[in-house]
Amino acid sequence: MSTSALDTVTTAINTIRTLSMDGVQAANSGHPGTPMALAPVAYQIWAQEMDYDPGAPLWPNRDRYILSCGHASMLLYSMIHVSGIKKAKACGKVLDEPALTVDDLKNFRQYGSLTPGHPEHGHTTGVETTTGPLGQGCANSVGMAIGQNWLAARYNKPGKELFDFDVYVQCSDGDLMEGVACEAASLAGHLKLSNLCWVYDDNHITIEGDTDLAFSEDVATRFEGLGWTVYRVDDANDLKALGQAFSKFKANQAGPTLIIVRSVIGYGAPHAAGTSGAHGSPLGDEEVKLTKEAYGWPADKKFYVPDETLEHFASTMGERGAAARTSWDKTYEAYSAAHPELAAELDKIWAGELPAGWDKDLPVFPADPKGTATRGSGGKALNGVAKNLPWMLGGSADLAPSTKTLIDGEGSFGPTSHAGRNLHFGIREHAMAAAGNGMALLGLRPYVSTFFVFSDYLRPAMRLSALMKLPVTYVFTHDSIGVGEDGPTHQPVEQLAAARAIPGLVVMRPGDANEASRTWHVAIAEQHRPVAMVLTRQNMPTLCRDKYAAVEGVDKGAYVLADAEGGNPDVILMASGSELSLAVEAYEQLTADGVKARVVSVPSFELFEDQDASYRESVLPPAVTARVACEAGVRQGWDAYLGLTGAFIGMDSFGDSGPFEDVYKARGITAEAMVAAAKAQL
Ligand SMILES: Cc1ncc(C[n+]2csc(CCOP(=O)(O)OP(=O)(O)O)c2C)c(N)n1
Ligand SMILES: [Mg+2]
Repeated sequence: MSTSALDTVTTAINTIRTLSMDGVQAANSGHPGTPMALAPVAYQIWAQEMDYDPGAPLWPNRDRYILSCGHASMLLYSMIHVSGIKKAKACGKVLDEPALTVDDLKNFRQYGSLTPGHPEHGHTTGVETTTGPLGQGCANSVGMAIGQNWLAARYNKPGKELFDFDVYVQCSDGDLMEGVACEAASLAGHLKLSNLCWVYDDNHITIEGDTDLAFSEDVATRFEGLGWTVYRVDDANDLKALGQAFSKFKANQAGPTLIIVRSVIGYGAPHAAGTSGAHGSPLGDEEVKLTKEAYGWPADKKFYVPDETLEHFASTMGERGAAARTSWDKTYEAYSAAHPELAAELDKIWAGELPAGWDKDLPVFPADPKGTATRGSGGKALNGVAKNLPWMLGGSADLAPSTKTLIDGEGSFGPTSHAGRNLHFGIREHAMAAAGNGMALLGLRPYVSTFFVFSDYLRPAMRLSALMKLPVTYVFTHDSIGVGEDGPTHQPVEQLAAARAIPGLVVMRPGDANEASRTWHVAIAEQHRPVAMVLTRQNMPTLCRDKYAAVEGVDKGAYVLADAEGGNPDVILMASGSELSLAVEAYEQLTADGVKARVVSVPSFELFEDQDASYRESVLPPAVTARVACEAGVRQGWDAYLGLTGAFIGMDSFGDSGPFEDVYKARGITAEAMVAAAKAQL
């Protein structure tokens, strides 16, 4: 059968299928089976359902599409190509060239290509979020759906509805087995996010084999229990049934929608079904040929894209999307005239800029020997920012009274009100962080919060914040053994080292109230890196900044807080967080004893590493090898600053239960220990 005998839609779908097969084959690695089976579903969403203008891939009200099963990346790349999405630069400029050419598809999985093994946001236009770790895309979508509802509640005006986009997700068995997707689904159901649609590829297979091995629950009943409306489509090739299900989704205002689509993973030519290792590996050249023949496709052509397919996408998705976007542009023009202040806010959100004066209410704290906990001063700083940064919103995993992260005077974002800026994520740390990523992908400035020890529960999403360069602010309180009575389960020990190990994550542990305020300054000023701030539950002195150095030193990650007379110390004391005041105490003692000491406050390794060598050497002169560092965590990471001979005072095992003063003493984390170590260094 020649291609001309096939109808246009089938040709379009087979184009997607064969591009995916050819891409995986050329790379000789990847998963072709899922893109082959899901091509009709992706076709239906892109060609028939989404409002997305391929010529304006950054249009703020575009429907969002997430391929949560990122291992099927060739499906997404094929869609980006056939739909004619234009390439956008990081600055927001859209070029008159395709986001992905056929050559890019041919380079699937190659070094430096635009078509890496798993979709990477910021690398390939049209990729709304980075996926690959199963479940994350699903959870990101909940953040996007929250963000859309919040934007709509704040900015839409009667007759001038700027935000009504939908969020579509294609997900797999693996996605729905993952805890993070279930947490996120539970949250989405509770919040009644009716703009959210997950399309589940119920193909009964994962890598080890049939889902009978490990996944026998009734997914539909589970999701109904979570507050979702569930529809079923019995055959992934049944476009009519798919279309009907999507129509029902669009009409459904009650909450999120799950469409369970039964599919059979592609195994190559039907006669060879089950004989190739198609699940996680390429088909092989012979199998590819046979499969193309079975589709009625020119068997010898590779990466073949009929004009008919391009024209079909242009006349469906292209025309519909352009019309929607043009009409939105007109609405926005009228909106800008009627509500110039709000429009100015939106322009800043989309440009990733901050409003003028966003930092003018950051608090300054007077010196106070008794001091406060940095969770408290941090909470005041959060509120100082929130006052002047309207699109900062966030919340905690059920710990706001402890993490001090509520925005004063603002309502809650809940099932019946989507205007509030205080989010209640429930005890779902992982989904919280992944939702933070989704919100940041819309240009909002989210913060998320929990106890530092539970950062382990959300680490995979925090890693993706860093990988995607998203400005999500992590507020971690209860930073150390300073938690005291809650004991070793609640006392982070290795979490600082673990957080610092994530490339591109700025970890900050401020040493007094003013450093905490400045930490918020850094966190919000950072546009392309997440910041994790680590704050105390226990009080610590607020240092006198007339006596000691100015707090802006925080921006450089490490700075000389107090120095030996003449600036030539014989020993350097370094500390972060609650141990900073111990270092100051030790310094005063050493000075009284005639020892020339320097205190270096080290709120952030990463910011210090950003500085040039001359600054770093001015803070830590290489000639001064007598060094002591104190931090109530493990030593790992400090050796870079301690050198081969420096002393470390901190933790080398889990903590203990008891009043924090007793735990500190028992662990030898004291000013006296620092004094003794400093003298021993000399
Ligand atoms: C968090 C996580 N764990 C494991 C993997 C490795 N992995 C890739 S695909 C896959 C399972 C594939 O099964 P399914 O999700 O049903 O997708 P299908 O093969 O049906 O497309 C696994 C375990 C991963 N990508 N992410
Ligand atoms: Mg599967």
